Amino acid sequence: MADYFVGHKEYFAGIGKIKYEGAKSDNPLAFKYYDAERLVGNKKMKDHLRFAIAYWHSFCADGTDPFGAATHPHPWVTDSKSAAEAAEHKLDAAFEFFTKMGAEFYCFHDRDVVAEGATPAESEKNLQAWTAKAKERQKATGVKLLWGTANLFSNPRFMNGGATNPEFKVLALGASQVKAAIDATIELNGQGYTFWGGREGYMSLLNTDLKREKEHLARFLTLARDYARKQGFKGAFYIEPKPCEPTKHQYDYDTETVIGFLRYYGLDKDFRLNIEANHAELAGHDFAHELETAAAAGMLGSVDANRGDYINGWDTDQFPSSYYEAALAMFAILKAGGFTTGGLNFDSKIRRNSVDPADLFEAHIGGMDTFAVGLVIAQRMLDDGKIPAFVKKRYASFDSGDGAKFEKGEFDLPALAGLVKEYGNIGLTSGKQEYLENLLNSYLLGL
Ligand code: XUL
Ligand code: CO
Repeated sequence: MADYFVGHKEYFAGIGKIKYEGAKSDNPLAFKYYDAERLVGNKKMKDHLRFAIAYWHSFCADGTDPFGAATHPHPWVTDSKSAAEAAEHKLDAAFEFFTKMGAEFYCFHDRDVVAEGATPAESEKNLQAWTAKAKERQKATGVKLLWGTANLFSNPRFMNGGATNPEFKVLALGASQVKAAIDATIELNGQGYTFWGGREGYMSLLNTDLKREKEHLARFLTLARDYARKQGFKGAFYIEPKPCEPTKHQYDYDTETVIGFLRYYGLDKDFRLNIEANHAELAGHDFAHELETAAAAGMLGSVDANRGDYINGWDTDQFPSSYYEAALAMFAILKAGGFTTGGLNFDSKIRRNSVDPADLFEAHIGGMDTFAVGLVIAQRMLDDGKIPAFVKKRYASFDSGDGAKFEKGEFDLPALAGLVKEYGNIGLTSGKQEYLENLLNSYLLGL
């Protein structure tokens, strides 16, 4: 991977390419566990994990929150004389960061990368100009686009949603933005295209025709799919579930809800899930639950890697730091066969009071190390095999005899009910949860 900043202004001067130094290193700007080339199972760490950096959090978010102004304004914005100049400088800063981190992928929203124009046509032109420049940087560095998306939630026009807006003109405006973002994604050879319906939901049922809005959403997604396929897009479409925030209720509430929706509207062949850890928590689920649910439907696509704070229940988008959760997540991902088009996108932001230039690096180093540890533990769980064997044995009564006949649909209800006459006392079989939890802890410590 080439060093991008050569020949450009270096925005993160004084910080070089982040290297793997091993667990004993006390260099905060080195990987302790993420060793890109290390083989885990049959693949290199980097090919398992497919790390992506989120343009919005890393190069747009500046510490602003509802209570106060920016705490870490970005030089690529403050040193620029125009919006166009800022967009180009931001692109330089982004590719410098991607290459210094050794991340192979990035993700963006249309509105992260370049300012919105005065008209939809001008916005599209701005995005096309940025796309040409991003394409050059991708070629120069080898960094790839994991997925693109359109922001149908920041502009006040989308206060009532995009695809589910009660006003048709706003829906059409959203479509023009999605079309342009799909074009940019295809041009950049993106491996996926994501829909996160931030405002596709409602604030009050008193002013909402829920049935109609959901139908509009399905039609909107269908049109986007059909257009992208017609343009030759071979990648995956992702829906990113989230239960609420900013709306009171979002239609893509959680993975199970999205699977039902996609199947009902015949979108399940093209769409998969992009699971975000913090969104899972908001929906009252574990991160691993959402991953396993998507995998069970054959629809696990990609991951937005972050975490919330168990105490407050907001979408705090903190960098992942729990080995335990990362191990369970990677276990679910490995069992599902690993990523194909997807990857681990750090939809995570540094805290408002993280104002040192090194903080953005240390945050990503921690996140990447966390998932590297999670991967090694998950592989250990698979290789040792006790947990998968336990689960298999737990369902062994369905592998042969009447259990197998039941799975094949060979009984009607009276025939099934009639079987119990011969059973006598069935007895109790332990679920062995505590044993399994102890086993998991032993893998975590590597004993
Ligand atoms: C918001 C969120 C988004 C999506 C992309 O909670 O996760 O950043 O990932 O629109
Ligand atoms: Co996200």
